[in-house]
Amino acid sequence: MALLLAVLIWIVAVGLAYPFIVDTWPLPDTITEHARQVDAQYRLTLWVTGIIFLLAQLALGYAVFKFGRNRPGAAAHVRGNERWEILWTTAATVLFVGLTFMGYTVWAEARFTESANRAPDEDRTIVEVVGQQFVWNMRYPGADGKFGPTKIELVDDALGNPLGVDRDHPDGKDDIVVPRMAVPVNRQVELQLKSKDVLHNYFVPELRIKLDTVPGITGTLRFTPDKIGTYEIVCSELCGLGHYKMRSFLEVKTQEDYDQWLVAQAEFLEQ
Ligand SMILES: [Cu+2]
Repeated sequence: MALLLAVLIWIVAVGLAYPFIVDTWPLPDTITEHARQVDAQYRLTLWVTGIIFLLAQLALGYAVFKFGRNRPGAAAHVRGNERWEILWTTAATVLFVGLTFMGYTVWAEARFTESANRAPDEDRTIVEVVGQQFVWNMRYPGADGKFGPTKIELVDDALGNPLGVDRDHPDGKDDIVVPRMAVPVNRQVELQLKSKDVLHNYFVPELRIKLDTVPGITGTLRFTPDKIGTYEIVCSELCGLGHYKMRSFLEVKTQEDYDQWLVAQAEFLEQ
């Protein structure tokens, strides 16, 4: 009976680890160097914890097998072993704090704009991303490179001004507001994330980063895409009945295609 239970524990443990070992459900493609760092960190954590998990289950099965049989006489009272307890508590602390600090650097890189990794203003593509129930609107500053002011009384979805951009202001005249996002390849993109109503979350799985859009707060995300293609943007925060269809697309284009796209959007808006 004890052997049966031990074998069952081992089968369950290996069965749980198996899909991770053979990568049954691979992650989506990565389109930034940062995303690859996130994956490397994720894999390292998974390997370390996975090996410990398997060793622990192996030991558990062994203990069940060795000590789990009925024996005559009273059970011996065991008080534990302080030296071993100190050893594995310290080892676990060092391991988990270490992994946390390693992961923290990767995590912080995409979020803190004042870091050494921030590209100079003229080398960045800045896009304002505004979430609302249940669409995404992206604003580009236009030829002048400046976002115009927005006014709440100018917000009018039906008239094509969902963000309330002041079109009479010189900075706001050429602002481009579109439901899809395009960015040039191999250049840093800075997103300024906002919300018009409730919490939403900007998530592109291929970027391996996501951030809530919070009413009244501007969140920042930076990334440098290095693969041309079209990737899905999803809202990753349950924001209401239409949450499931709140999606858009991120198009990574060559600089040339991106410039053309921007011109085309500006012309479309002028009509
Ligand atoms: Cu949403």
